[in-house]
Formats: sequence, structure tokens, C-alpha cells
Amino acid sequence: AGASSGGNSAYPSFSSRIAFIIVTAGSAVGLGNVWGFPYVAGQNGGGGFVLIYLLALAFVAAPAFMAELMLGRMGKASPPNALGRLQAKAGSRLHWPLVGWTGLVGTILVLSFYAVIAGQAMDYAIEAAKGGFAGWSDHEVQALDADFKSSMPMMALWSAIFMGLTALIVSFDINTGLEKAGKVMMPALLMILLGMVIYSGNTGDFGAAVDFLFGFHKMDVTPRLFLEAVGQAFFTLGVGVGGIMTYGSYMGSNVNLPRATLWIVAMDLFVALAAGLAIFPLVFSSGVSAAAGPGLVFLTLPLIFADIPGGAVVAFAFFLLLTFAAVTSSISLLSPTVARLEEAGWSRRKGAVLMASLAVIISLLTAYSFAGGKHVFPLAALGLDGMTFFDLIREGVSNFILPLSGLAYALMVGWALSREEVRKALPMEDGLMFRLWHGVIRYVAPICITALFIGAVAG
Ligand code: VAL
Repeated sequence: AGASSGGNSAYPSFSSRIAFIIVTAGSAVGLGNVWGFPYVAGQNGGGGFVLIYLLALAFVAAPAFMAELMLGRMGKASPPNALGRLQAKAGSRLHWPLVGWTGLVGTILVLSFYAVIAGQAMDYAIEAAKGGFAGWSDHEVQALDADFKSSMPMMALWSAIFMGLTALIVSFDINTGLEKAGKVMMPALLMILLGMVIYSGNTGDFGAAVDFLFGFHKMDVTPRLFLEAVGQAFFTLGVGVGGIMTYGSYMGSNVNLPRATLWIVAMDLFVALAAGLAIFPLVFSSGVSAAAGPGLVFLTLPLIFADIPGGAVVAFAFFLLLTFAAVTSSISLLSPTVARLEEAGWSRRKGAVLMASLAVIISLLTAYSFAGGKHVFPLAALGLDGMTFFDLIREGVSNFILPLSGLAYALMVGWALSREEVRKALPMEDGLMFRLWHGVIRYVAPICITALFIGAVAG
């Protein structure tokens, strides 16, 4: 199915331009937007962080996203093999597939905490279906979050259910599984989120939220703040682990790649800002701290549902859709390893089950972290004893693996492949827009990422 739009008729491809955009936007829009952006912005003091995040999105992560899509469409294989082909094409002696393999490791690490957070969303959907949240106080909401996070078996169970669902969708061929899932789930999510912004803005302290997110405050601008902002920009687009490269490989040659990039980045940004504007008015009108951390979305949004008539129904719809948003992303994270195993002769089903199981096993580390496991011997030995496994995995992937892969993509596309080759692969006219993007990929992105790492090491 859909083979007509691809150059290579044996290789699968999404059935239309719009299908490609929806599925790939589904990959970008995920927990990173609704769960991640508000809590990371909250922990980093708001305004200044958001500004750096926007700049990082525009000048580093989005151009790298476009590069990753392009590498996928040019390489038409799983990330290690696509990059291997392109290495040969560029006549480079560096080992490009290594970047692909690092990404594959990254996908499983991301899934390992993704599954636990998505599991909490599913647990809350059930709570809502049982009529929960109506008339709840701040304390009851906090207790529910604490209960979930204190039970390792519960987190492990949900993580297994979530990964099972992900594996199921990935087992189907891409037009049945990935495509159908995205087309149904994405539009519904956008609608309900918008409704929540309106509600939260009317009942909570909207002015304080806008001021927090977009106003100027005195704050410490540390290398760590930059690292977090850039990391969040990469994470929210999902650049750097090969999920986008794999989807790029399924992108027909009839899709306008730069325009698709703009649409996807715009949708992604819209959802993150909407989530922020739904959550922060409640932060400032309730007792929840903006710096509450990974629990922020679970501590604030139930307060909306506590008050409104029919709150349980809306709560159910919201947490269900948050689960959907997570699924449309997790399938993009499971796809690259499954594609690689397919190339090795495995069936999609077997590959999906194996990699999903691996993610579930590693997710126990995040469950352990949430349940209060802090002083872990191996971390203490590395001098990282303030960090939990969850912190280490999340920050290691977002703040190191993703930007490093982004740097690699920028060097491949900006320097190793010829300018003409790249221009024709997009394809773009040799005009201002192409020159701008090529300049950013060649100079701005590599310099920013290198400076970031130097700053992080020196600071
Ligand atoms: N981009 C997604 C997110 O923001 C995933 C794939 C990391 O949640």
C-alpha cells in the first residue's frame, strides 16, 4: 500500500502528504509537550528559559529535524543502514552508522521513562472513569500522585500495558498501524487542549501564567539552563534518536519536506504553549509549586476536573488523549529498532515484542526512582549521587545524546554531502530560504551545540 509515492516500490511509504504530516506531527507531539515542557519550564524559572527554548527550536532543533527527515528519505532504510549508505555516497571515512546505533539506544532509553509517565496518564483515565476527581481537594490530588509513584508493581504493570499497546500498533504494516492511529488521535487532542486553556484561563490566574512564561524575571542564566532548553527543544521534536529518520524513510518523494517541517514544528510548539497556558494559571491559583518537577501535570490538571460540572467525563477524555499523544510518539520511538530488525530478517511483530520488552525492563529504573530510590551505588561511584536513574536517563538522552546526534546530522548534511545533492534531495530552489537553512545547518547549529557542550563542561 502507498508504494506509488515512494521512489523505491519495495520500500513502504505513507499513503499521502497529509498522512505523512499527521503521523510525523503525532511523533513530535507527545509527553514532551504536555508533561515535559511545563515542568521543565517551571523548574527553570519560566520566561528566560522559554526564550532560549524558542531560539533553540528555531535555530538548532527545527533545522536539525529537517536534516534528519532528509537523511531518512535519502537513505531509505533503518537509521544505521540509511547512514551507512549516505556515508558511502559522501565518500566519508567516518563511521556514520555509529550515530544511527547511538540513536537506537536512545529510543529504548526514552521509551523506558515514557512508558511510566504514559502509564500514569492511563491510570488517571481509569480514575476518571470511576468518577474520580469530582470535588477533590489539592490534598487528594497530591495523594493520588504520591500513591501512583510509591507503587513499583503498579508502575511496572502500566508500563507493560503501554508498551504492549505500542508494540501492537508497530506490528502492523505502517499504513494500517502508524497511519490510522495518528489520523484519529491527533485532531482530538488539539481540540480538548484548547478547551482546557480556555477553562483554566477563566478560573485560574491567567495573568500570572503569561507573566511567568513570557515575562522577564531576574534569573541565573547558567550553562545548565541552556542545556535544558536545548535538550527540551530536541526532545519535543524527537530529533536525534532516528525516529524522525525512520519516518523520513517512509516519506514519499511527492511530499514537500521543508513545508512539512514548518507545519510539524508549528503544531508541536502550539501544543507545548497550550499545555503551559492550561497548567500555569492553576499553578498560581493553587498551592502547587511551579518547580514541582515531573509530577506537575498530574498535580494541576485534576484540579480543573475537580471543579467543573461533568469534570469526570472531561478528565477521562483528557487523560485518554494524553495517552494517545504518548502512543503516537512511542510508536515512532519503537519503529527504528523494529525497522533494523526487519532488515535482519525478523518479522515486525517479533521485533516489536522484543524491543518493547526491553523498554519495560529498563523502565523499572524509572519506577524505582519515582518510588524514592535515590542513593544508588553505581551513581554514587560516578559522583552523581544527587541524581536518580530517571534523572540520569532523561538528562543523558535529552541533553547529550540528542544534541550530539543533531551535531552529527548538521555536519553530515552541511559539510559531508554536497550542497547541490542536499538541495535536490529536499528539493528546494536555490533561493533565500535554502541559503538560510543551509547556512544554519552548516554554521549556526554546529557552533551553538559545540559552545553548549564547552559551556556545560567548563561550567
Ligand atoms: N517528541 C516526542 C515528545 O515530545 C517524543 C518522540 C520524544 O514527547
